[in-house]
Amino acid sequence: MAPFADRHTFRANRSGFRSETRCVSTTEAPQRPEPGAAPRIPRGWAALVGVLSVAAALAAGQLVAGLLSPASSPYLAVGDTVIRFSPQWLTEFAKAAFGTADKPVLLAGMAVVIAVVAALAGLASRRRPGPGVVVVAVLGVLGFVAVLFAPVFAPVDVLAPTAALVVGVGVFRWLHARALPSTAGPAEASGGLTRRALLVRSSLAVALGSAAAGVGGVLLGRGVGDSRQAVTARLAALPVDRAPAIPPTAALPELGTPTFLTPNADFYRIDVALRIPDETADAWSMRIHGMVENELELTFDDLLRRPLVERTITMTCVSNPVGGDLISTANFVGVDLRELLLEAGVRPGADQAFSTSVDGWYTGTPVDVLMEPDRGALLAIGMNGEALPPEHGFPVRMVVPGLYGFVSATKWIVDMELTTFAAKAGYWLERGWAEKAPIKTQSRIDSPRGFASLPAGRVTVAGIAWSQPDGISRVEVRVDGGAWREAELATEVSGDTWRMWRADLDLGPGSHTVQSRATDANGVTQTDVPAEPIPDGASGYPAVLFSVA
Ligand SMILES: Nc1nc2c(c(=O)[nH]1)N[C@H]1C(S)=C(S)[C@@H](COP(=O)(O)O)O[C@H]1N2
Ligand SMILES: [Mo]
Repeated sequence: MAPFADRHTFRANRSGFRSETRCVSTTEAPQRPEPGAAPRIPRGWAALVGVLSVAAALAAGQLVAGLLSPASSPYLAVGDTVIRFSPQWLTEFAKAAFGTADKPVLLAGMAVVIAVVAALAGLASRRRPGPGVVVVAVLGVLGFVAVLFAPVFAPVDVLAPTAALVVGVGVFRWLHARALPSTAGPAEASGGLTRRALLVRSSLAVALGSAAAGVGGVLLGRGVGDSRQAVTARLAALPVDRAPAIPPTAALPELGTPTFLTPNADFYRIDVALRIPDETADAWSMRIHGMVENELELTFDDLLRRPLVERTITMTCVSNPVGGDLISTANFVGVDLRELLLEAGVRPGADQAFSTSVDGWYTGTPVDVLMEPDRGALLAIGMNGEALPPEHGFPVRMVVPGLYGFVSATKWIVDMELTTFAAKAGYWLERGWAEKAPIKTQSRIDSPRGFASLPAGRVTVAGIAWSQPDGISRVEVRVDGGAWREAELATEVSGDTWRMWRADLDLGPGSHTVQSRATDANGVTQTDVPAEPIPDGASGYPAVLFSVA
């Protein structure tokens, strides 16, 4: 279920590094070179060649990003990377000094630095294009790496930085050839233009083309961002039935567990979308139809007019291996899905709610689960205090506590048909995964890490356990296959969320294996029978091997 979750390895494109001997004999230089000396580009022109080619590269990246995936803009990705790796004092200083203008200031500062580097690249290439091409290519690779390692990455995202790299190197060589004075030949280039006029025209063309592409890319990519901001602002202004505050005692991050709520940027992401859909909230609508008494057609405003509720829910992916990290928790805000289905009037016999996303993905959710009064299934529009992030389903997604995501958590949802499991099959059901997929009771050991070498003395084991929607009543640990002993549970938030735990162990020197097992609220303990994720979720006890000095 995680075909695109893996990082793709990246091999640098070396083609731009080769320097070629160029034929310049048919045209003449803007300035006549000194007899006998190798031709050189005048300083001003050399710097301009560098600046224009990097501008063209950034504009090309912006345009392709705007067309395909706004998050893949190499310029913005580099900016994000700078922010992510800035020391705290610097970001605090920037916020204090510039307030909400801190990002525009950063981007402008980046532009200045890049322009200086680009000018130097040009100046380093007054004779041969080689050095400048290398610098431009290095800038391109930096953009590429920033996009590749951004918190959100889809395969299509490589196209924008690739376009930037290719255009940057290409334009540099092209302008360089036009700027380089020739040693001999007529003063007129073909078409009756002087060489200087040709250079001026080429430069102007690059400048104007870059401006158009850059502005076009920004405008194209902006719709979703603006729409998200508007939704975030409206959610803040509307009354929402808030989830209870998370008590600080519910998580043990100081012992190595995750924070209780997962920041949106760290929330696990799984989908088959090559390109993140960019539907705006205004354009969104969804039909609830099929085996219903009253077909519903909902707009985003319709959702905002309904009672909004916030629920803290731990989502889990069926592909999560034992010990894996495809599990995260958020405060989701949305409309109660059961209420909508009651209004639509599901006809008897309809056992499947078949949902489809705007990118064509589809899945089926059991109607009886959605209709459970205490289930709390949501048509969600908010996540951790903001609109859904684009990669987590903006503008609207489903979230159903207790079911793995592949049978319940349709992102970018636009359609729900009430039907039967006999009539239609979901995307992953067609590929060998299960039809019904309640989340299995599981536990995970977060500390110690595998193969850790710990000092002598007391060892604290800590982790998480989950059994949505019932909750966890007990976690036990054992060392080296010995007796199970009870771990201490952190404060429970609800059955729909993970629960953290810890256990202090006194261990002798040497290597040890610790295992854990969780018991749900009904007294049922997780199975020790190992199973692969396919078809309905991994099982078995997690184990961590470590050594004590
Ligand atoms: N449109 C769409 N929705 C989808 C998927 C998808 O591939 N496409 N994947 C599902 C799976 S398998 C999971 S586990 C959850 C993950 O949601 P998240 O990426 O917000 O964590 O989304 C579900 N919804
Ligand atoms: Mo999943």
